[in-house]
Amino acid sequence: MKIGISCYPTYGGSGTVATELGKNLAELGYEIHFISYALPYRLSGYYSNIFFHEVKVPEYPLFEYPPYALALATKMADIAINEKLDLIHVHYAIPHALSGVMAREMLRGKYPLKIITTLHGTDITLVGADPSFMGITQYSINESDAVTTVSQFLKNETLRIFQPTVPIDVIYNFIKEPPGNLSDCKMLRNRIAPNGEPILLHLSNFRPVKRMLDTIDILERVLREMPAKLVLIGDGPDRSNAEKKARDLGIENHVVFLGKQEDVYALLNLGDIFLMPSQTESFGLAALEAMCCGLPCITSNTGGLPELNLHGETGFTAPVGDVDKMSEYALRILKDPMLKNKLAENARKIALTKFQAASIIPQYVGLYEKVLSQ
Ligand code: GMT
Repeated sequence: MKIGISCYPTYGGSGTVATELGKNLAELGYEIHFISYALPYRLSGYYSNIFFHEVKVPEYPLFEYPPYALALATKMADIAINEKLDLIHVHYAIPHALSGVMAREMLRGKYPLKIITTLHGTDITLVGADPSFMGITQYSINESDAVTTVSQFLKNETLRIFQPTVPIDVIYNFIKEPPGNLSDCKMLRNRIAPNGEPILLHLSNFRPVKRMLDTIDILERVLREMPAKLVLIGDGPDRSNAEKKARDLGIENHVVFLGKQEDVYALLNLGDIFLMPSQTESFGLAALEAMCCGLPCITSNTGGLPELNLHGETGFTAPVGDVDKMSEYALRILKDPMLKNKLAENARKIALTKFQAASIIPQYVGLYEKVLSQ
């Protein structure tokens, strides 16, 4: 089977999932063609059956808004024919699903191409639900040959907001066993917490939806009772607000900003607790990565997070913005090593069973086969 994959190539969960999916499929022997405006950031190294096709949007004085969706559709159609693709799997509805549908329609009667759309989150809950994009998102969903969501929550939201006329399959995001050699991370841990302080950790793109400022509030409350450090991985719009907040609260020496990082597994292993206080989160891939590294999670109880972070089993969940409750849970975990070990063990076990790549990837393959046989 020859599979095209289109996604956002820069930092972000949907691009990460798309890229990891492509790598896993390639390992199974499928030929994978990534189609995007840049090389997906997790696609480093050489793979004999993975190809990348860059989409270029020509500049023209009339184009105040470069028509990327059109250039992408054109590229998809070209690649489909030239590389004899069976299907293109698009990630994040806007604009990828529409471009895919346009490519398929351009080829109608000349070449059979199927479009699989995976919805990831804000393409439904925020951007897609905006009146400017609602109609086109609904159209792209209904015109796809198959549609998946990354959680039951996102499926419910898609049904509620768009009343699609096509079935929607839930296929959860997935994880693989992280690499074993983590000695460098021990050195970094000693630098960050030289006196053995416990480390709270957060990883995101620091957009307001992530509510990363809450992590500073949580740390401040924890520090009232015990020493601790907060490690923040990533970058984005809320970074300077977070730096200012830490300074205003006088706890800036307890907060370490690591910026954007590639080797997240090594860094996740630094932490004792993972914090994800998001406003909304269709799944929470970073929390799954943390669970896989054996970190108990404290997350908000919103969106798909409770499908992943089981309250009292793999960590704790609390209402959005309830930093008192979240810090109470953090203290409970940090003060009770037996509880911490139990949560850590469960987190890792659930990550590596329910969300194991080996059980999720065949669900995508099964869907591809079903679509191609129709
Ligand atoms: O929807 C977004 O905010 C963007 C998207 C991304 O590209 O980072 O994130 C979503 O997709 C991830 C991968 O499926 C999920 O783990 C995230 O929960 C989801 N983000 C939100 O729902 C806010």
